[in-house]
Amino acid sequence: MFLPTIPTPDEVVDKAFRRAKKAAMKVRGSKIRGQEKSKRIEEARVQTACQVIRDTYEDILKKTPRVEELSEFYQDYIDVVVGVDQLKKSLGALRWASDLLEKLQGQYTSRIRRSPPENASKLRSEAFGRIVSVVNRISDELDFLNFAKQQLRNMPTVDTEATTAVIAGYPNVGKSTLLRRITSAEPEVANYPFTTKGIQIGHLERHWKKFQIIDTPGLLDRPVMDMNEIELQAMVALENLADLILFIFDPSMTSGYPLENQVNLYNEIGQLFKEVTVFPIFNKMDLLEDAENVKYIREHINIREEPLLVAASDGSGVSRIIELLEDFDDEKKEYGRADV
Ligand SMILES: Nc1nc2c(ncn2[C@@H]2O[C@H](COP(=O)(O)OP(=O)(O)O)[C@@H](O)[C@H]2O)c(=O)[nH]1
Ligand SMILES: [Mg+2]
Repeated sequence: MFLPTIPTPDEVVDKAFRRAKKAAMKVRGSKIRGQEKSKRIEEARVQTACQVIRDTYEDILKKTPRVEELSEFYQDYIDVVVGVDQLKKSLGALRWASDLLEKLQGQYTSRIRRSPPENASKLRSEAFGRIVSVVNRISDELDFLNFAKQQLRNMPTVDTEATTAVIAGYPNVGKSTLLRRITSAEPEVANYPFTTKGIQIGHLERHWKKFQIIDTPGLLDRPVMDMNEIELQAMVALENLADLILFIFDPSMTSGYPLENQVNLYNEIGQLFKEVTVFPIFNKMDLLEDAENVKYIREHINIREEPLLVAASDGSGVSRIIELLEDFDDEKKEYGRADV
């Protein structure tokens, strides 16, 4: 998500007062004569100072996407990374400041207009004091918005329309290799909360249908039991996005993970993503020496259909994964219609 630049209280106040000074100079250079002039000058200063800050804040509010209008994935994502409530509260503070400045602007300009000329500069300085205090009041919220801007930069750009498969399985079983095989261009890398590596998003288009494959290094490649509360929350966002999960087994065990651990992870992920279909994929078939390994896994997991046997490194069997995605997409659409 893109958030606009958030100026600090000092920055916005400096800018406002600089512009106010310019506006005052303009009036000073104008043809207005007599006592009216000093009032006009102070009025212009207050008017301009308030307006500059309001415009700055309104611009931020306008450019910031409304959280409630984003897809569920992004709402969850933002919630995990910075907290949706805090974000809304901070934006609310900006709105509060802008509205209050509008009031001050109206009040003080009319007071200056109605005052005796000798009071004008005193009123102006009172107004400036209040402007500074309004802006300082929301200092923490501005800090937070800046933090949020940093955190939400390089958020993954996911296609919420495409059928989405998330890849899971222990490290070195061939997830990245497979992602590259299935999808066309170089996968995009995006930040994801609590993974240092960033997630990889690959795209595929088949018969006018769009697919998106996501690999999550550091997340869906280790026991769910080891995850902390926040990591589990990060999974909720993924769950919203995933239509299906491709779970990659390495029956050759060249990746170094015992079959029992692989089976456990498969079952844990099935538990965690209750609403999502998990498809087992057996990779590195070119290296498999012992057919018993495949048999062992099959006997220890629930499978609806024949598992796919592939070798990501030479691409054999990968077209069947793509077919599986397409079939899944058709099924999903049928379900969709049946629901209506
Ligand atoms: N022989 C063989 N090697 C594979 C296969 N798939 C992946 N690899 C290799 O296994 C290693 C780990 O693969 P990678 O895709 O990085 O695994 P990831 O950690 O699950 O993403 C790499 O050296 C790959 O070249 C396969 O089907 N056969
Ligand atoms: Mg990888």
